[in-house]
Amino acid sequence: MAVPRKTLMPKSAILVKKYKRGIRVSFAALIILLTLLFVVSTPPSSSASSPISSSSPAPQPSFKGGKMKGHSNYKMPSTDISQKVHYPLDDGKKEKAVFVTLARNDDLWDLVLSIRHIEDRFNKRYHYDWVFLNDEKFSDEFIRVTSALVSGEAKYGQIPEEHWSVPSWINKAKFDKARHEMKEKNIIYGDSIPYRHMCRFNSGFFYRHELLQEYDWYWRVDTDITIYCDIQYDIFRFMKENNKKYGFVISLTEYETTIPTLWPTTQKFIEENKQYISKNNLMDFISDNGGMTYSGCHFWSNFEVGSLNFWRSEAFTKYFDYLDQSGGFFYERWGDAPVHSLAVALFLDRSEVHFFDGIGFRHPDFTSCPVEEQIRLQNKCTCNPNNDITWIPDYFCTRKFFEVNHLKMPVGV
Ligand SMILES: Nc1nc2c(ncn2[C@@H]2O[C@H](COP(=O)(O)OP(=O)(O)OP(=O)(O)O)[C@@H](O)[C@H]2O)c(=O)[nH]1
Ligand SMILES: [Mg+2]
Repeated sequence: MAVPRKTLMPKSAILVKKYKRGIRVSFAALIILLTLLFVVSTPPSSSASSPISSSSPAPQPSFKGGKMKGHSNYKMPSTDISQKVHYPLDDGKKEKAVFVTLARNDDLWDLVLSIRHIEDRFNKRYHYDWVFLNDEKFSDEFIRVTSALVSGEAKYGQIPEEHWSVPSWINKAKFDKARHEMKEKNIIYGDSIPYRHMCRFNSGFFYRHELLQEYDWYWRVDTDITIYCDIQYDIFRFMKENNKKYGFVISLTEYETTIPTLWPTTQKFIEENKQYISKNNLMDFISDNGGMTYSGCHFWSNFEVGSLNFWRSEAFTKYFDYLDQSGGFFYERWGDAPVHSLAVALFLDRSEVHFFDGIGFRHPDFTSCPVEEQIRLQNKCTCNPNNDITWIPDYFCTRKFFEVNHLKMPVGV
């Protein structure tokens, strides 16, 4: 009789059977442990470093009353609180805004640093376009290198000759004499013709270039600037939402010898065109005696964030044409900074002008560095606060801007 074969189990299987419950519990515990480890080791997505494209909106908290909602530790510079502005919500929508740079091909290797600063500190999250303008044709190398750095669309334009040449109404002998005399007096760029074209172009022609027609807002970026801090919000949206038309970082006094007739010419324009003068203008910023003389205070235009529509306005167009006809861009050496500043001070409501803080900016030879350490740390600024010139009372004018607007200055300045 056949003996039924006993089914033999391997030892391991016997053990499994014996400890089945314990193994199940340990396995479940292991899964839970691994899940926990994964959650803990995954970094949280950082809004400051994640790119925001127009196609993938990443809602951001807004800043009101000096704090970022939902981030009780987030602070605005005290100057922004006293200027009663708020920081806009990032919803992925972009303004019709653009960076503008006037440059020569030779400026390329300085310019790359300026672009890198702007991209790293701001534009990598917003991808605004960039228009490059030149009185000559841009080289292929210039286009290749700069377009690789810009995260928006890079566009290249040549300036029309009538915007970069001596106009027919300028008396050549008088012009040559003026340049010669300014050279004798060692006035910086006193005998330079290209420098005059640059100042005249930046005053009254840059915004007329065809490549700028589709935009409402601009940020002027020169080839020799540095940005030291992270900019935590969309500056263009900020301008729009806070009803600002012109923004500056540094303000100082002009060399009187470069503009002897700028104010008298402006006074004549005002006399003939009173309708353009804003009721709530900034005359007390540009004059210490109710308009009799010009204080020389101006916004340093190597940083400008502003409304292109302001320059396109009838008031500014007429003012610029009036100045241009007088010949002062050539017979003297009028800079675009005092010209823009006088227009801003006279034609805008004072509430439309904004002092930008928390950004950290340098153009040789002056640095603006936020005075509040909390802001510098938060915005990851790399500037040395000892180099800040913003609040120096002599020669610089931001203190005066705050005084005439009855704004509170940061503690301790
Ligand atoms: N295409 C072109 N760009 C120019 C010319 N001159 C100046 N620029 C640009 O215009 C901007 C202002 O010129 P700067 O030479 O820096 O003038 P500035 O800031 O008053 O003078 P600095 O104090 O020496 O910097 C810079 O971005 C220059 O690259 C020029 O002749 N042609
Ligand atoms: Mg410069």
